[in-house]
Amino acid sequence: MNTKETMNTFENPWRPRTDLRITSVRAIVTAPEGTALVVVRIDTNEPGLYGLGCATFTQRWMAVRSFIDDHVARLLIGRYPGDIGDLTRLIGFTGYWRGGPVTNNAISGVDQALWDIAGKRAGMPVHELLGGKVRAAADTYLHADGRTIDEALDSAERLIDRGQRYVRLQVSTPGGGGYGAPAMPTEYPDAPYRNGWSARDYLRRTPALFEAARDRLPDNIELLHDVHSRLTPKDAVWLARALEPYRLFFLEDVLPPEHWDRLPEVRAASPIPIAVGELTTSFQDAARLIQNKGVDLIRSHVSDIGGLTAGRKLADLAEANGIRTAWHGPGDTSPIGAAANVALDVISPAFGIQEGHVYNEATHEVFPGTLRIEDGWLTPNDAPGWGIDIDESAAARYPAELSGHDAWAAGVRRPDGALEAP
Ligand code: GCO
Ligand code: MG
Repeated sequence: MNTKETMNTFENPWRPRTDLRITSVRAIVTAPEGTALVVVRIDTNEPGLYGLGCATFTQRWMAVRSFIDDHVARLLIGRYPGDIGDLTRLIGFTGYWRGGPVTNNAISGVDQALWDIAGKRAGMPVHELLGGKVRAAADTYLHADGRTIDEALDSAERLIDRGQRYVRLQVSTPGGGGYGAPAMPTEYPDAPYRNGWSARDYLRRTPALFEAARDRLPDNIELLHDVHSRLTPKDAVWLARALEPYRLFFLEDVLPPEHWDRLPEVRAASPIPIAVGELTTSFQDAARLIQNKGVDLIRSHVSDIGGLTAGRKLADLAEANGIRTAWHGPGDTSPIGAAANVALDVISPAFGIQEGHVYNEATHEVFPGTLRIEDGWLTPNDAPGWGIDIDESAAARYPAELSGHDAWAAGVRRPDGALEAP
Protein backbone atom coordinates (compact mmCIF):
# COMPACT_ATOMS: atom_id res chain seq x y z
CA MET A 1 0.00 0.00 0.00
CA ASN A 2 1.54 3.33 -0.89
CA THR A 3 1.31 6.46 1.24
CA LYS A 4 -1.45 8.03 -0.85
CA GLU A 5 -3.75 5.04 -0.37
CA THR A 6 -3.18 4.93 3.38
CA MET A 7 -3.95 8.60 3.80
CA ASN A 8 -7.70 8.03 4.13
CA THR A 9 -7.34 5.20 6.63
CA PHE A 10 -7.30 7.51 9.62
CA GLU A 11 -10.70 9.05 9.24
CA ASN A 12 -12.22 11.32 11.79
CA PRO A 13 -13.95 9.22 14.46
CA TRP A 14 -16.74 11.81 14.73
CA ARG A 15 -18.18 14.46 12.45
CA PRO A 16 -15.83 17.45 12.46
CA ARG A 17 -17.43 20.73 13.47
CA THR A 18 -16.15 22.52 10.34
CA ASP A 19 -14.55 21.62 7.01
CA LEU A 20 -11.11 22.62 8.24
CA ARG A 21 -8.60 19.81 7.61
CA ILE A 22 -4.89 19.18 8.07
CA THR A 23 -3.19 19.10 4.67
CA SER A 24 0.46 18.68 5.62
CA VAL A 25 2.69 17.93 8.60
CA ARG A 26 6.44 18.29 8.36
CA ALA A 27 9.54 18.88 10.42
CA ILE A 28 11.79 21.87 9.79
CA VAL A 29 15.31 21.65 11.19
CA THR A 30 17.46 24.75 11.53
CA ALA A 31 20.49 25.74 13.58
CA PRO A 32 20.84 29.53 13.74
CA GLU A 33 23.03 29.23 16.86
CA GLY A 34 24.70 26.00 15.75
CA THR A 35 22.33 23.94 17.92
CA ALA A 36 19.83 21.93 15.88
CA LEU A 37 16.23 23.06 16.53
CA VAL A 38 13.30 20.95 15.31
CA VAL A 39 10.00 22.63 14.55
CA VAL A 40 6.78 20.98 13.36
CA ARG A 41 4.73 22.88 10.81
CA ILE A 42 1.11 21.85 10.29
CA ASP A 43 -0.78 23.33 7.32
CA THR A 44 -4.53 23.32 6.75
CA ASN A 45 -6.89 23.68 3.80
CA GLU A 46 -7.62 27.27 4.89
CA PRO A 47 -5.12 29.40 2.94
CA GLY A 48 -2.52 30.92 5.25
CA LEU A 49 -3.68 29.00 8.35
CA TYR A 50 -0.85 26.91 9.80
CA GLY A 51 0.70 26.23 13.17
CA LEU A 52 4.22 25.77 14.58
CA GLY A 53 5.39 23.59 17.46
CA CYS A 54 8.73 22.79 19.11
CA ALA A 55 9.98 19.19 18.83
CA THR A 56 13.63 19.86 19.66
CA PHE A 57 15.64 16.83 20.83
CA THR A 58 18.89 18.30 19.63
CA GLN A 59 21.09 15.25 20.25
CA ARG A 60 18.92 12.99 18.02
CA TRP A 61 17.20 15.48 15.71
CA MET A 62 17.31 13.25 12.63
CA ALA A 63 15.29 10.58 14.42
CA VAL A 64 12.61 13.11 15.41
CA ARG A 65 12.50 14.54 11.88
CA SER A 66 12.03 11.11 10.36
CA PHE A 67 9.40 10.17 12.94
CA ILE A 68 7.38 13.28 12.09
CA ASP A 69 7.78 13.14 8.30
CA ASP A 70 7.61 9.36 7.84
CA HIS A 71 5.22 8.22 10.59
CA VAL A 72 3.21 11.11 12.02
CA ALA A 73 2.21 13.04 8.87
CA ARG A 74 0.13 10.19 7.41
CA LEU A 75 -1.83 9.82 10.66
CA LEU A 76 -2.87 13.46 10.72
CA ILE A 77 -3.45 14.49 7.12
CA GLY A 78 -7.17 14.78 6.44
CA ARG A 79 -8.05 15.15 10.13
CA TYR A 80 -9.75 18.11 11.82
CA PRO A 81 -7.05 20.15 13.65
CA GLY A 82 -9.33 21.05 16.56
CA ASP A 83 -9.15 17.57 18.15
CA ILE A 84 -5.77 18.13 19.78
CA GLY A 85 -6.14 15.48 22.46
CA ASP A 86 -7.27 12.74 20.08
CA LEU A 87 -4.60 13.50 17.48
CA THR A 88 -1.72 13.46 19.96
CA ARG A 89 -2.95 10.29 21.71
CA LEU A 90 -3.26 8.68 18.29
CA ILE A 91 0.44 9.30 17.62
CA GLY A 92 1.31 7.66 20.94
CA PHE A 93 -0.94 4.60 20.71
CA THR A 94 -0.22 3.76 17.06
CA GLY A 95 3.44 3.25 18.03
CA TYR A 96 2.35 0.74 20.71
CA TRP A 97 5.51 1.27 22.84
CA ARG A 98 5.16 4.26 25.11
CA GLY A 99 7.33 7.15 26.16
CA GLY A 100 10.81 8.25 25.19
CA PRO A 101 12.15 11.56 23.92
CA VAL A 102 11.77 10.86 20.18
CA THR A 103 8.07 10.02 20.43
CA ASN A 104 7.29 12.70 22.95
CA ASN A 105 9.12 15.46 21.10
CA ALA A 106 7.16 14.61 17.96
CA ILE A 107 3.89 14.57 19.92
CA SER A 108 4.83 17.85 21.59
CA GLY A 109 5.62 19.52 18.29
CA VAL A 110 2.22 18.47 16.94
CA ASP A 111 0.46 19.49 20.16
CA GLN A 112 2.00 22.96 20.15
CA ALA A 113 1.38 23.45 16.41
CA LEU A 114 -2.29 22.55 16.91
CA TRP A 115 -2.58 25.02 19.81
CA ASP A 116 -1.02 27.66 17.53
CA ILE A 117 -3.72 26.91 14.93
CA ALA A 118 -6.40 27.04 17.63
CA GLY A 119 -5.15 30.45 18.75
CA LYS A 120 -5.07 31.78 15.20
CA ARG A 121 -8.62 30.52 14.58
CA ALA A 122 -9.85 32.17 17.76
CA GLY A 123 -7.83 35.34 17.20
CA MET A 124 -6.31 34.92 20.67
CA PRO A 125 -2.86 34.25 22.11
CA VAL A 126 -2.53 30.69 23.43
CA HIS A 127 -2.32 31.80 27.08
CA GLU A 128 -5.80 33.29 26.74
CA LEU A 129 -7.19 30.02 25.38
CA LEU A 130 -5.83 28.39 28.55
CA GLY A 131 -7.77 30.73 30.78
CA GLY A 132 -5.71 33.88 30.65
CA LYS A 133 -3.00 35.52 32.69
CA VAL A 134 -2.61 35.31 36.44
CA ARG A 135 0.60 37.38 36.15
CA ALA A 136 1.91 39.97 33.70
CA ALA A 137 5.21 38.30 32.88
CA ALA A 138 7.64 35.56 33.90
CA ASP A 139 10.77 36.33 35.89
CA THR A 140 13.79 34.51 34.44
CA TYR A 141 17.21 33.24 35.38
CA LEU A 142 20.23 33.23 33.08
CA HIS A 143 23.52 31.33 33.31
CA ALA A 144 26.74 32.82 34.70
CA ASP A 145 29.94 30.83 34.63
CA GLY A 146 33.73 31.10 34.59
CA ARG A 147 36.98 29.18 34.84
CA THR A 148 37.62 30.74 38.24
CA ILE A 149 35.27 31.86 40.99
CA ASP A 150 36.13 35.49 40.18
CA GLU A 151 35.35 35.00 36.50
CA ALA A 152 32.01 33.36 37.36
CA LEU A 153 31.10 36.29 39.61
CA ASP A 154 32.15 38.82 36.92
CA SER A 155 29.78 37.04 34.59
CA ALA A 156 27.02 37.14 37.25
CA GLU A 157 27.55 40.89 37.71
CA ARG A 158 27.11 41.45 33.98
CA LEU A 159 23.73 39.69 34.14
CA ILE A 160 22.70 41.67 37.22
CA ASP A 161 23.65 44.87 35.37
CA ARG A 162 21.23 43.94 32.58
CA GLY A 163 18.43 43.54 35.08
CA GLN A 164 18.48 39.87 36.10
CA ARG A 165 17.33 39.12 39.64
CA TYR A 166 17.98 35.36 39.37
CA VAL A 167 21.36 33.95 38.31
CA ARG A 168 22.55 30.37 37.90
CA LEU A 169 26.20 30.04 38.93
CA GLN A 170 28.64 27.39 37.66
CA VAL A 171 32.43 27.35 37.98
CA SER A 172 34.89 25.12 36.14
CA THR A 173 36.03 22.06 37.95
CA PRO A 174 39.21 20.28 36.92
CA GLY A 175 38.75 18.10 33.86
CA GLY A 176 37.25 18.40 30.40
CA GLY A 177 33.71 17.49 31.25
CA GLY A 178 32.61 19.81 34.04
CA TYR A 179 29.05 20.99 33.42
CA GLY A 180 28.09 24.59 32.70
CA ALA A 181 31.55 26.19 32.73
CA PRO A 182 34.62 26.05 30.47
CA ALA A 183 36.77 22.91 30.47
CA MET A 184 39.98 22.77 32.51
CA PRO A 185 41.73 19.90 30.72
CA THR A 186 44.78 17.89 31.74
CA GLU A 187 44.32 18.74 35.42
CA TYR A 188 45.04 15.18 36.50
CA PRO A 189 48.37 14.57 34.76
CA ASP A 190 49.10 11.41 36.75
CA ALA A 191 45.67 9.83 36.31
CA PRO A 192 44.81 7.27 33.62
CA TYR A 193 42.43 9.89 32.14
CA ARG A 194 44.04 13.33 32.39
CA ASN A 195 40.82 15.21 31.51
CA GLY A 196 38.80 13.45 34.18
CA TRP A 197 36.08 14.98 36.39
CA SER A 198 36.23 14.23 40.10
CA ALA A 199 33.13 14.40 42.28
CA ARG A 200 35.39 14.95 45.31
CA ASP A 201 36.92 18.12 43.78
CA TYR A 202 33.52 19.32 42.60
CA LEU A 203 32.08 18.96 46.12
CA ARG A 204 34.94 21.01 47.58
CA ARG A 205 34.80 23.76 44.99
CA THR A 206 31.06 24.43 44.71
CA PRO A 207 30.42 25.68 48.29
CA ALA A 208 33.44 28.00 47.89
CA LEU A 209 31.78 29.49 44.80
CA PHE A 210 28.60 30.30 46.70
CA GLU A 211 30.41 31.61 49.74
CA ALA A 212 32.23 34.09 47.48
CA ALA A 213 28.97 34.92 45.67
CA ARG A 214 27.18 35.84 48.91
CA ASP A 215 30.17 37.99 49.82
CA ARG A 216 30.34 39.86 46.56
CA LEU A 217 26.86 39.97 44.97
CA PRO A 218 23.93 42.07 46.21
CA ASP A 219 22.01 40.24 48.92
CA ASN A 220 18.67 40.29 47.09
CA ILE A 221 20.00 38.32 44.09
CA GLU A 222 18.63 34.78 43.94
CA LEU A 223 21.25 32.11 43.24
CA LEU A 224 20.73 28.78 41.51
CA HIS A 225 23.00 25.84 40.65
CA ASP A 226 22.82 22.81 38.32
CA VAL A 227 24.62 19.62 39.47
CA HIS A 228 23.68 17.90 36.18
CA SER A 229 22.89 14.48 37.64
CA ARG A 230 26.36 13.48 38.79
CA LEU A 231 26.08 12.79 42.51
CA THR A 232 25.17 9.83 44.69
CA PRO A 233 22.28 10.36 47.12
CA LYS A 234 24.68 10.82 50.05
CA ASP A 235 26.90 13.27 48.16
CA ALA A 236 23.76 15.17 47.18
CA VAL A 237 22.74 15.47 50.86
CA TRP A 238 26.27 16.61 51.68
CA LEU A 239 26.21 19.30 48.98
CA ALA A 240 22.72 20.54 49.87
CA ARG A 241 23.76 20.92 53.51
CA ALA A 242 27.06 22.60 52.61
CA LEU A 243 25.15 25.14 50.51
CA GLU A 244 22.56 25.93 53.18
CA PRO A 245 24.15 29.17 54.42
CA TYR A 246 23.97 30.68 50.93
CA ARG A 247 20.15 30.51 50.50
CA LEU A 248 19.90 29.01 47.02
CA PHE A 249 16.64 29.53 45.17
CA PHE A 250 17.09 25.98 43.89
CA LEU A 251 19.61 23.20 43.51
CA GLU A 252 19.04 21.35 40.25
CA ASP A 253 19.40 17.71 39.17
CA VAL A 254 21.26 16.45 42.22
CA LEU A 255 20.62 12.83 41.17
CA PRO A 256 20.42 11.00 37.84
CA PRO A 257 17.03 9.61 36.74
CA GLU A 258 18.13 6.10 37.77
CA HIS A 259 18.11 7.26 41.41
CA TRP A 260 15.08 9.54 41.48
CA ASP A 261 13.41 7.28 44.01
CA ARG A 262 16.04 8.56 46.49
CA LEU A 263 15.13 12.23 45.94
CA PRO A 264 12.79 12.43 48.97
CA GLU A 265 15.81 11.71 51.23
CA VAL A 266 17.75 14.61 49.77
CA ARG A 267 14.75 16.87 49.92
CA ALA A 268 14.09 16.01 53.55
CA ALA A 269 17.71 16.51 54.61
CA SER A 270 17.97 20.21 53.79
CA PRO A 271 15.76 23.27 53.34
CA ILE A 272 17.33 24.00 49.94
CA PRO A 273 14.61 23.62 47.26
CA ILE A 274 15.30 20.70 44.93
CA ALA A 275 14.55 21.19 41.23
CA VAL A 276 14.41 18.18 38.89
CA GLY A 277 12.73 17.27 35.64
CA GLU A 278 14.54 18.15 32.42
CA LEU A 279 15.27 14.44 31.89
CA THR A 280 11.65 13.34 32.24
CA THR A 281 10.56 11.90 28.92
CA SER A 282 6.84 11.49 29.50
CA PHE A 283 4.05 13.24 31.34
CA GLN A 284 3.77 10.22 33.66
CA ASP A 285 7.51 10.35 34.61
CA ALA A 286 7.14 14.00 35.47
CA ALA A 287 3.89 13.49 37.38
CA ARG A 288 5.53 10.71 39.41
CA LEU A 289 8.29 13.11 40.53
CA ILE A 290 5.59 15.29 42.06
CA GLN A 291 3.44 12.44 43.40
CA ASN A 292 6.45 10.70 45.02
CA LYS A 293 7.46 13.94 46.73
CA GLY A 294 10.86 14.14 45.03
CA VAL A 295 10.82 17.80 43.99
CA ASP A 296 10.14 21.33 45.16
CA LEU A 297 10.23 22.64 41.59
CA ILE A 298 9.31 20.60 38.51
CA ARG A 299 11.56 21.41 35.57
CA SER A 300 10.51 19.32 32.62
CA HIS A 301 11.47 20.14 29.04
CA VAL A 302 7.94 20.77 27.80
CA SER A 303 8.59 19.23 24.38
CA ASP A 304 9.91 16.04 26.02
CA ILE A 305 6.70 15.27 27.90
CA GLY A 306 3.96 15.82 25.33
CA GLY A 307 3.81 19.56 24.83
CA LEU A 308 1.64 22.36 26.12
CA THR A 309 -1.21 20.00 27.06
CA ALA A 310 1.10 17.91 29.27
CA GLY A 311 2.73 21.03 30.72
CA ARG A 312 -0.68 22.41 31.62
CA LYS A 313 -1.62 19.20 33.45
CA LEU A 314 1.69 19.20 35.33
CA ALA A 315 1.28 22.83 36.33
CA ASP A 316 -2.14 21.95 37.76
CA LEU A 317 -0.68 18.96 39.62
CA ALA A 318 2.10 21.19 40.94
CA GLU A 319 -0.44 23.74 42.13
CA ALA A 320 -2.45 21.07 43.94
CA ASN A 321 0.69 19.79 45.70
CA GLY A 322 2.35 23.06 46.69
CA ILE A 323 5.13 22.51 44.11
CA ARG A 324 6.35 25.20 41.75
CA THR A 325 7.31 25.15 38.06
CA ALA A 326 10.67 26.02 36.47
CA TRP A 327 10.37 24.84 32.86
CA HIS A 328 13.61 23.89 31.13
CA GLY A 329 14.47 26.56 28.55
CA PRO A 330 18.12 26.71 27.43
CA GLY A 331 19.35 27.13 23.83
CA ASP A 332 18.20 23.68 22.75
CA THR A 333 14.61 24.88 23.03
CA SER A 334 13.27 26.64 19.93
CA PRO A 335 11.65 30.08 20.28
CA ILE A 336 8.29 28.31 19.85
CA GLY A 337 9.10 26.07 22.83
CA ALA A 338 10.20 29.13 24.79
CA ALA A 339 6.85 30.79 24.02
CA ALA A 340 5.01 27.66 25.23
CA ASN A 341 6.99 27.87 28.49
CA VAL A 342 5.96 31.49 28.95
CA ALA A 343 2.30 30.73 28.19
CA LEU A 344 2.38 28.17 31.03
CA ASP A 345 4.24 30.62 33.29
CA VAL A 346 1.66 33.37 32.99
CA ILE A 347 -1.41 31.17 33.39
CA SER A 348 -0.33 29.10 36.40
CA PRO A 349 -0.45 30.08 40.07
CA ALA A 350 2.28 27.40 40.57
CA PHE A 351 4.91 29.39 38.63
CA GLY A 352 8.32 29.46 40.34
CA ILE A 353 10.89 30.77 37.86
CA GLN A 354 11.63 30.48 34.12
CA GLU A 355 15.00 29.50 32.68
CA GLY A 356 15.77 32.09 30.00
CA HIS A 357 17.95 32.05 26.92
CA VAL A 358 19.11 35.12 25.00
CA TYR A 359 18.69 34.10 21.36
CA ASN A 360 21.14 35.48 18.79
CA GLU A 361 19.98 37.80 16.00
CA ALA A 362 20.06 34.95 13.45
CA THR A 363 17.40 33.16 15.53
CA HIS A 364 15.23 36.30 15.53
CA GLU A 365 15.63 36.42 11.75
CA VAL A 366 14.53 32.78 11.36
CA PHE A 367 11.72 33.08 13.94
CA PRO A 368 10.18 36.58 13.72
CA GLY A 369 8.32 37.28 16.97
CA THR A 370 10.84 35.42 19.20
CA LEU A 371 10.40 36.72 22.76
CA ARG A 372 13.12 38.95 24.20
CA ILE A 373 14.07 39.10 27.87
CA GLU A 374 13.71 42.67 29.14
CA ASP A 375 15.04 43.56 32.59
CA GLY A 376 14.85 39.86 33.38
CA TRP A 377 11.20 39.54 32.35
CA LEU A 378 9.66 37.45 29.58
CA THR A 379 6.25 38.66 28.40
CA PRO A 380 4.10 36.61 26.01
CA ASN A 381 3.14 37.98 22.60
CA ASP A 382 -0.37 39.42 22.23
CA ALA A 383 -0.72 38.15 18.65
CA PRO A 384 -2.92 35.06 17.97
CA GLY A 385 -1.36 31.66 18.65
CA TRP A 386 2.29 31.94 19.68
CA GLY A 387 2.73 35.15 17.70
CA ILE A 388 5.90 33.63 16.24
CA ASP A 389 6.50 32.75 12.59
CA ILE A 390 9.25 30.90 10.72
CA ASP A 391 11.08 32.26 7.69
CA GLU A 392 11.94 29.04 5.90
CA SER A 393 14.43 30.57 3.50
CA ALA A 394 16.32 32.08 6.47
CA ALA A 395 16.05 28.70 8.27
CA ALA A 396 17.66 27.00 5.28
CA ARG A 397 20.67 29.30 5.56
CA TYR A 398 21.48 27.70 8.95
CA PRO A 399 21.60 23.96 8.24
CA ALA A 400 21.99 21.61 11.18
CA GLU A 401 24.89 19.23 11.70
CA LEU A 402 25.01 16.14 13.85
CA SER A 403 25.11 17.18 17.50
CA GLY A 404 28.46 18.02 19.08
CA HIS A 405 27.05 16.61 22.30
CA ASP A 406 28.20 13.10 21.27
CA ALA A 407 31.85 14.16 21.23
CA TRP A 408 31.56 16.13 24.46
CA ALA A 409 29.73 13.37 26.33
CA ALA A 410 32.31 10.80 25.19
CA GLY A 411 34.91 12.79 27.13
CA VAL A 412 32.98 13.07 30.39
CA ARG A 413 34.88 10.53 32.47
CA ARG A 414 36.29 10.15 35.94
CA PRO A 415 40.08 10.50 36.34
CA ASP A 416 40.20 6.69 36.29
CA GLY A 417 38.60 6.71 32.83
CA ALA A 418 35.07 5.58 33.75
CA LEU A 419 32.25 7.31 31.84
CA GLU A 420 30.20 9.74 33.92
CA ALA A 421 26.68 11.11 33.28
CA PRO A 422 27.25 14.08 30.96
C1 GCO B 1 19.84 23.32 31.84
C2 GCO B 1 20.46 22.13 31.22
C3 GCO B 1 20.85 22.15 29.81
C4 GCO B 1 21.16 20.78 29.25
C5 GCO B 1 20.91 20.75 27.78
C6 GCO B 1 21.23 19.39 27.18
O1 GCO B 1 19.72 24.32 31.14
O2 GCO B 1 19.49 23.22 32.99
O3 GCO B 1 20.92 21.19 32.08
O4 GCO B 1 21.81 23.09 29.51
O5 GCO B 1 22.46 20.42 29.54
O6 GCO B 1 19.60 21.10 27.53
O7 GCO B 1 21.05 19.43 25.79
MG1 MG C 1 19.80 21.44 33.91
